[in-house]
Amino acid sequence: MKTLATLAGLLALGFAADVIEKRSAYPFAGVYNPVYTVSFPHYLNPYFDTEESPSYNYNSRYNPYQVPTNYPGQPAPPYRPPVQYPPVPPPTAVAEIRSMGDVEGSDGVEGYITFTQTVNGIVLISGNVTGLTEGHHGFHIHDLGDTREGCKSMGPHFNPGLTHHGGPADPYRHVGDLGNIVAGSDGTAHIQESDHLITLTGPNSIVGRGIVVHANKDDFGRGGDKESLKTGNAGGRVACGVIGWAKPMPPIPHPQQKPESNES
Ligand SMILES: [Cu+2]
Ligand SMILES: [Zn+2]
Repeated sequence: MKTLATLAGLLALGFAADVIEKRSAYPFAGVYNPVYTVSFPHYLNPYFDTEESPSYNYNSRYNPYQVPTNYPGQPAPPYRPPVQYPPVPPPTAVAEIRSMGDVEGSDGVEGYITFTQTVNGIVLISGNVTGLTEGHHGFHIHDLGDTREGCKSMGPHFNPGLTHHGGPADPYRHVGDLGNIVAGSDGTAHIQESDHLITLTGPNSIVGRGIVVHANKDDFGRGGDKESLKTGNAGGRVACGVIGWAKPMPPIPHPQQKPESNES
């Protein structure tokens, strides 16, 4: 019995070896030829690009998107740190505001206003205007960057949406409606605000247009008359300036970002 079993085992071994030999020696069949093993899409192949895959070296060598690996018998490739680009300054525009003699007694009004486009689409508006009378002054982007006939030649409020006049927080407003600036008793208005509608590029771009400081307070279209829905009854144009591209400035930190402290 034992002899029979041993004989059967030997027979089976011989048979298996025979089959393996025949298979590996078989010249054409794709499934047994390592070169043609992958006959379905590579993403269905669990051995794709592993060391068990015959296509491993091929893919590693010729696929530029592949992470470099160390080939058998070769040292590991050097570590390549990720490319770090320097911070890009945000687009910034600037307007030099001057009195153009439109309103009597406004000769001393002057200042600079900068507009900085942030990543979330908000434009930061900052600057100072000096020489104003105390109180509120309408503050708008006007259609044109033209001062040939003083601030008058800057045209109406910048209004690409063809709506009526409003305040900066109103759902319907001119794109140029930036509200009021407030001058203190020293005649200086410190401007540090933001707007979600004006941009420095695209159809709402204010670059090349005019910025105007008015004599009176803007009523945001709530004055109850026709002129209120057109200009906010802001009165004469005390000072104005043409908005142009500014020299790139360092990025302005996000207001919510806490500054790093050196204390520990
Ligand atoms: Cu205006
Ligand atoms: Zn307006």
